[in-house]
This record gives sequence, structure tokens and C-alpha cells, in this order.
Amino acid sequence: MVTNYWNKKAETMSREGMRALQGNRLASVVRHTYNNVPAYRKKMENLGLEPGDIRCIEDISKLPFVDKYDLADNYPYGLFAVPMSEIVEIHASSGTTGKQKVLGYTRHDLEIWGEVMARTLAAGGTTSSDIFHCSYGYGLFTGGLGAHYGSQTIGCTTVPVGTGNTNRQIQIIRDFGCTAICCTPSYMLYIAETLEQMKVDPSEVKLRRAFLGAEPWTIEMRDDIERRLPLRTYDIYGLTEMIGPGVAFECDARCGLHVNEDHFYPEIVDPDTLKPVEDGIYGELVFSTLTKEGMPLLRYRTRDIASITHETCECGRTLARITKPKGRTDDMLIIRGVNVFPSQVESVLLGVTEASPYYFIIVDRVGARDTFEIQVELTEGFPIDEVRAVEKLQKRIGAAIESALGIGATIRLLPPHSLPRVEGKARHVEDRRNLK
Ligand code: DLL
Repeated sequence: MVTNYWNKKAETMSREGMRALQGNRLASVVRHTYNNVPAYRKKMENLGLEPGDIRCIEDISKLPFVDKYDLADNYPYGLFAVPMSEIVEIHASSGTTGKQKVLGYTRHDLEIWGEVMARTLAAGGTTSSDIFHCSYGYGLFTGGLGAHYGSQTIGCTTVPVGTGNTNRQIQIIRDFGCTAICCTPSYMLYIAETLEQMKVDPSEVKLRRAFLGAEPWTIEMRDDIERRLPLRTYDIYGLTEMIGPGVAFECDARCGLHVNEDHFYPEIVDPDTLKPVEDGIYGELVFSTLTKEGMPLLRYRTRDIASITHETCECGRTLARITKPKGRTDDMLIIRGVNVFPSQVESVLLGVTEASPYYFIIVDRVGARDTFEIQVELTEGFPIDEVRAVEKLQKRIGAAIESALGIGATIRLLPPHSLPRVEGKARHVEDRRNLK
């Protein structure tokens, strides 16, 4: 197994050492935020808290939670903790509040970003000999520049392609001899599909490792990508509010994502009671930045659902591991009272040979009853004009969905290549019920 630590000291620190470091860093970031962000100071004062009350990492439970509404209320710069003259870069992502979530980075924050992304890429075996094809969007989205800084920190030959024009991307992958790539998993799949259509000989593609994230994806999706392309995939997780990509990464053991917990302190809480849950139990991920200067956020509610373990990994890293985030509380559909994550549908469909990995869910309400339709794009060669074959397959998929989700769905089969392909994050659901 490839271990390839980028920062062995941080990645294999003893648990006691890590907790002491986290405690010191927490005390200092709380002081910095309290002194420089009036809105946060007010939140602490409302609870009768002062920076001196936070002395060790366990004290984090005294602090108030922060969420997307705090960002919206303080849009755009209200949570910045340094003067604008020290902010060297801004990123933003759109959210459900209607206001962009705006983040400011100091030069030091960008160095941290390079460091945590270097750990991420190195864990998948990336070295300065790699030619790194960066196919996340550049711009306000954090994917492109975050991966770029990691690749530059390692010293790879960085190819800053960004999104769009898949044929050109493929030409670059072939002609430039790119050995590593980063993009969303759905775009990786699209690249694989386009390579197949163009009848490119796989030996012409030198890609050996792919860093995929920014959206939930399943183990089945991983298998599908690795069947089509001779490369190994690594899941990478992050969110703009913390820094962007670089919050958590898979190592070669691929059993959970290591959290860069010397920079981002993870907690898992019950989303209803906000009380911490034990290791191994699913709940909402809450993160605190421990070293950010520009816009520190403490106990930020991500809405992502995962569980955590603090056991040492077989790669030797002691950094806590979260499970693949299975979705967001705000993406979870409640259909006829049953909780459904789009990733569960994806898992089922990827087990059906005749189904491609492209699907779309439409939920509606007719009278008092929820309707649940899954549009499934077929692979080439299925006799879509034969009524009996179609009915048989619909029945088979319907039964598999019902057994996995505990709820029936209407299955609509679509011809190959009929659902739209995306370069960024895939959209899998349309909820027409207007329940919010
Ligand atoms: O998506 C940052 C990123 C860029 C991560 C590139 C990885 C690679 P946002 O646009 O703010 O930032 O979206 C963050 O995307 O809260 C999750 O819901 C989801 N997400 C990100 N990575 C994963 C992943 C970037 N590996 C939101 N698995 C997060 C599941 C993910 N969900």
C-alpha cells in the first residue's frame, strides 16, 4: 500500500499530542474571532462566555453553533476577522439562503490550503513527477484553485484546464501525458464515456490517479469508473466555508476519509438535539477551523451526514476518519414518510447491467400522495422498442429499489445519452412538492 505522507508529523501524531495541539489552537482562534468579529462576540456574550473559558479542546462544547444563516446575515464581509488589506483572495459558493457564502483568505490561509491539499494528493501517491490535470472549475468555486495550490505545493507540473470542452480536455490528457486528474466523479465518468465513444486506446491515457469529490458518490460509482479507466480513484471532501477541498481525504486503504484535524476540528452531532453522537453513529458533521485567520468559523453546521472513527488506519495515519458523506440533511427526500438519499438510488442502479450511471429523480404530490419517479438511462444495446423487455427491466429495477429503500418507485427507462452531462456537480433530483 502507498503511504506517502506529506507531513508525517501531523498525519501520524499521537491522539494526546493532537488533542493538546487542537486545544491550544482552539483557544487562540476563539480569542482572535471574539476580538475581531462583533457578530461572533455577541453570540459568545449571549451565552456568558469569554475567550478565557476556552482552554482545551473539550471546552469546544461550550461554544455556540454557527450555520449558513450566520453567513447570510453577515454577507458579504461581516465575519472577516482581519482588515481587507490582509485578505488576498475571495471565494464563494451559492447556498439555499439565496445569498452567496463569501470567504476571505489571508496569505497564511492560502499556505494552509496548499499544505492540506498537498497531503490529500500525496496520500494517493502524487509526487513532483506527476503531470496534474486540474479539471475543477477555477473562479469563485474553490475546487480549481484549491487543487491547484496543492499540486503546486508538491511541485507537480500543473495543467490548469478548468471545466468545459470535453474533447479538448481529452486531447490535453493524451498529448500532455497527464498522470493525475481531479474533477467531480460525474465528470470523470463522462470523460470515460467520451473516451469510449472516441474509441481511444486506453494505453494512450496515462492517468493513474484521480481525486474526485465536491458531490456524494458511491462505492458502485467508483467501481464503474475504475472498470472503464486504468486508474485508482480517491474521494476528497471539503466545503467553501472551511477552506474548500482539503478538509478530508482518502488514503490508499480507502476506508474512510482522513480529516486534517490539526486544521479542521470535526464533531458529529444529532441534527435534532445538537448533542454529540458516539464514534460509528451517523449524524451531522460540524467543523471548526483551528488555524484560519481571514474568516475563522467555529462549530459550523455543514448539514452533511457521516460518522467518524478515531482508530488508527492501516496506512499508519492517526488522523480521524469520516465515512463517505452520504448526502446532506437538506438533500434528503422524505417520500411517503421514508427517508431517501439519492446516493441509495445510485447504488441500486449501478448494480443493474442494463442501466447506465445516469439517472434523475422526480418527486411530486398528487392529492395527498407523494409520487416518486426514477428516470433511468439505459446502456447501448438494450432493445428499448421491445415492450416486454422494457416491462421486465422496469419490474426488476422497481423491485431492487423497493427492497433497498423500503418504498416503491415508478421506473422510466430512457434511451442512451438522453440525460444531460455536467462538468461540475451533478443534479439528480427535482422535488416539485413545494414543501419548504
Ligand atoms: O465542493 C469543495 C470541494 C471541491 C470539495 C472539490 C472536493 C473537491 P462547496 O461548493 O462549498 O465546496 O460544496 C460543499 O459539497 O458540504 C458536501 O455537501 C458536498 N461535498 C463535497 N465533497 C464531497 C464528497 C466544495 N467527497 C459541499 N462527498 C459539502 C460527498 C461532498 N459530498
